[in-house]
Amino acid sequence: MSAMLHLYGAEYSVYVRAVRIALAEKGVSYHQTPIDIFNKAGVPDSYLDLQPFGKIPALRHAGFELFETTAILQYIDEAFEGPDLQPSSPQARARMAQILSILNSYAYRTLVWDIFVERIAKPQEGKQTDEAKIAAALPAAKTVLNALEKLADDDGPFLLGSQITLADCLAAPMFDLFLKTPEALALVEPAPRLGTWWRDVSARTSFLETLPQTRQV
Ligand SMILES: N[C@@H](CCC(=O)N[C@@H](CS)C(=O)NCC(=O)O)C(=O)O
Repeated sequence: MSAMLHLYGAEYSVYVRAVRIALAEKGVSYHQTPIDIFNKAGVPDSYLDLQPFGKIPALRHAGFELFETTAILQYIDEAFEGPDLQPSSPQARARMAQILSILNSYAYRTLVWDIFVERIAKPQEGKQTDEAKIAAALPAAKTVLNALEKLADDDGPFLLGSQITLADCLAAPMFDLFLKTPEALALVEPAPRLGTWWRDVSARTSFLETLPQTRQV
């Protein structure tokens, strides 16, 4: 498809970055409009027409509008030429969907908001860390890491094995933030597959060229 893809969302967002990583892996060029949902003035009304829940990202492509990151990732993989970011076997596809669901349902809130934001982002903004929130999140973080370690393909280096997939695109920006916290060290140490995965995925061009230049959430 030759129409220009328009991506809406600020570069600091882990979900926007997941989409940008997928676009980089596919080699798709796009135009990004940096919608800042944490702006004091609130989410622009015009953006709520595109994403009624006020979250980022959203996209427009050839008259087609879409929100929800997993749907966007699948669309990018299927609508454009370039390397496949989804496996072909039913079991590997189900595994990828399972990991995406774990990331959305359990990892994002725990690793990013309860641990990274409390430990790193809030003090940077002169705000007080809620230690109780971090302490309460640690068992959930351990469950997330144990589950991903168990599900990650033995043969690596990616979560589904030798092929980079949408699961890596979404996991990488979440782990980039979580791994900045001292709490992550003890949890990642007993997870060698995730250690290998992180070393490889964080060295990729798609990861490096999407590093946010400003604050991260
Ligand atoms: N279910 C949404 C979640 C996206 C999401 O939570 N994005 C964050 C930024 S990383 C956001 O917009 N947060 C604003 C808020 O929660 O008010 C998706 O899959 O796209």
